[in-house]
Amino acid sequence: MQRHPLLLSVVFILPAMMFTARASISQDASTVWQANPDLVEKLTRQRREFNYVESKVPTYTLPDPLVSRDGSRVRSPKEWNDSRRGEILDLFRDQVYGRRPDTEYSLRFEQTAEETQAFDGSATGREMKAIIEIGDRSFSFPFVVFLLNNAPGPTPAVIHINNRYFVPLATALEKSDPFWPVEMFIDRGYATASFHTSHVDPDKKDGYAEGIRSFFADGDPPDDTAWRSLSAWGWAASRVLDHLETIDSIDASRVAVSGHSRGGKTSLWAACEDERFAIAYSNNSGCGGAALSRRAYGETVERITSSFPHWFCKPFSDFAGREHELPVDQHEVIALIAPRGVYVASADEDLWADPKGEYASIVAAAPVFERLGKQSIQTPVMPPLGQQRMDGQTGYHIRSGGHGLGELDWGLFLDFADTLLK
Ligand code: GTR
Repeated sequence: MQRHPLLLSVVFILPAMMFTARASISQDASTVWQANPDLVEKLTRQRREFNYVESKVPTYTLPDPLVSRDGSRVRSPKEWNDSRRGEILDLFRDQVYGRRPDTEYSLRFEQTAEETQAFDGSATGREMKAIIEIGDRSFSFPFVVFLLNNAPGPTPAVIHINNRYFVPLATALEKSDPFWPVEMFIDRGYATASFHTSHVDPDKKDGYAEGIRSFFADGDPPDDTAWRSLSAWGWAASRVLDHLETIDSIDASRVAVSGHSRGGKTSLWAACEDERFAIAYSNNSGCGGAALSRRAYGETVERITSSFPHWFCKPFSDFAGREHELPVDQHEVIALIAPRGVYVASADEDLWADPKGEYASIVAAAPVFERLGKQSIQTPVMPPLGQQRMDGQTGYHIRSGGHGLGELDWGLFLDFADTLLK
């Protein structure tokens, strides 16, 4: 960080003014993250139909999460919990992610493999199958769990939604994988579990027939507002949590859900739908995740709903080019998770995901945390590149490099998780 000699001497002479002086150091434009102008120019040249220029972001007004549909202001946690939260949740269900079915089903788990002495005896790894039954029909998906062997008491856990591939138990034991670094979780005192999105609902336009959504609908096509893949993957994370609830060495009230990119969109929505998740971690999630749709910076509603029609319900695509008319925006996804924890991470070169819009969402959700009696990030300007910001229930970092998830991101996320779950 660049330090201003004059401000530093002010800090020395007048300790009482330290906070003001510090604030002005971190708000110095040269230390606040901004998109690299060369990259902006390059991307603009490559893809003229998308905007990467900050000055071309349309002016917008975000929907106020604390004003109910009838125009009244939410004044207490009770008013938020009893009515306003449900209104926003319904809007996202009907306009963005789709509505999950209320069909009854039964659920059971089968263990298919186990290693009780993983990582020099520090953990037990299990490969599991979640089996969902409706009448005489069944659907299953595999997942892998690692538990600590020598913890003094029940531990927190992280459920990772893996949008790239499935990591079988044998593979997880054999080599470490920065996308889901099991041994790192164990070393830091966290149990962990993971499944692959496409095992639940195939991540392709024409995969409906083989997925959980079709299973629930008994093969009938989805109607316009029925759940789509992101919601289905989030639902699966909740089923893995159902399993973790049965394990004595895990404290199910301290479980985070995480994901990268499309998995990061999913982790946020999973925590909106299921209030048992204590934290949602969304890494480089961008459009339809942490980034504000109204900024239309990088990926837009038009592009995402046409390229990935299976992710969002039909009404979301009607807002292509009309983002300002959306009845919600993505800061309200973060608001729906309040007063629980939310962690968002961006990458310097991942302008497609709009780092600024991802950060702005957290700040715009702050009034809801505050109304619920909790602290969260309120600083309007972004931290400098390579720095983490944590305040109460929310945390954020922007690292150098491109779109991706690795051990650096996980380490910073766990630093945040430690503050809430340890
Ligand atoms: C991109 C998509 C993004 C993001 C990403 C990913 O193609 O436009 O919204 O989800 O894929 O999941 O890696």
